[in-house]
Amino acid sequence: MAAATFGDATKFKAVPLNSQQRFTALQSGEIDLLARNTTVTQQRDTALGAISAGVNFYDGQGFLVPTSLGVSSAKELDGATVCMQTGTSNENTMADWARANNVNYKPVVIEQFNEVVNAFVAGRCDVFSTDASGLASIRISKMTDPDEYVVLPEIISKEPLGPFVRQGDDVWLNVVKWTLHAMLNAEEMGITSANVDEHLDSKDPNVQRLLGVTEGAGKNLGLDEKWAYNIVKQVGNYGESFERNVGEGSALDIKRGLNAQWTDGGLMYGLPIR
Ligand SMILES: N[C@@H](CCC(=O)N[C@@H](CS)C(=O)NCC(=O)O)C(=O)O
Repeated sequence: MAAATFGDATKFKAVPLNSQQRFTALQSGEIDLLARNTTVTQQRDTALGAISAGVNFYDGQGFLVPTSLGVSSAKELDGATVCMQTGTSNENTMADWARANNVNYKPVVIEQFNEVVNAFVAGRCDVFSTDASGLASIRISKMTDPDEYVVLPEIISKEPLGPFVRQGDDVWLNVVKWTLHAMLNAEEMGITSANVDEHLDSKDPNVQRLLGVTEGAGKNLGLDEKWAYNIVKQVGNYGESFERNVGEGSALDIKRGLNAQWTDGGLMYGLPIR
């Protein structure tokens, strides 16, 4: 968004917020963009004063357990104590799933992320439940020996994650939304941070419009015509960003799965820039 808006990907201020604080910070104007692992739900997109700008990661809720618990499936979790964080969608999803599957559990819900992690490590709960990407991150970055923990195979919900802005902030909503779609289109067209300059000579009208060789898309957003060029040049396309931050080349080692391009059997589908 900073590359698109200011032509400089470093021109933003990051404000760390826990799960509970994030929506009030957006509503009050403390932040203009909620860029985090936030699930798009109907309630958040309507009644909370926030509005979703799209989905940049299709996730689902899962379970992390110590191997010493001897559990290999979520169906064996009857009677378990489950750690979750306050203000997440995970609390409700867990309750819904347990009710539907006749599983009894005891929730341990804590506000600060590190305190949930500590409770889990100390054995105050048997299970940590949150988005699968969160579990991968907790296992790798928070557990002293990741091999002593396993993520169970069951995914119990749809957790479409993505950026939010304030309701009424329509011009900015478009910038955020079309930044995502520019990154998706760039990947689909094979345009990367390394080869974007070569594509400036492309004869493909879609490429010319995306990179601002043919003018219009920038003006429509109130941005410089090089908005998408700057994103790809400075940050990369969607796939490059995915691989660098969460993909198989990163510590999290997450497969593209549902987050592959629609042309590869995934759900990522850049809307046309024309
Ligand atoms: N996608 C879910 C869960 C996202 C979430 O907040 N997960 C927690 C547990 S991994 C987290 O990111 N905590 C970090 C923090 O609060 O600093 C949601 O939108 O409610």
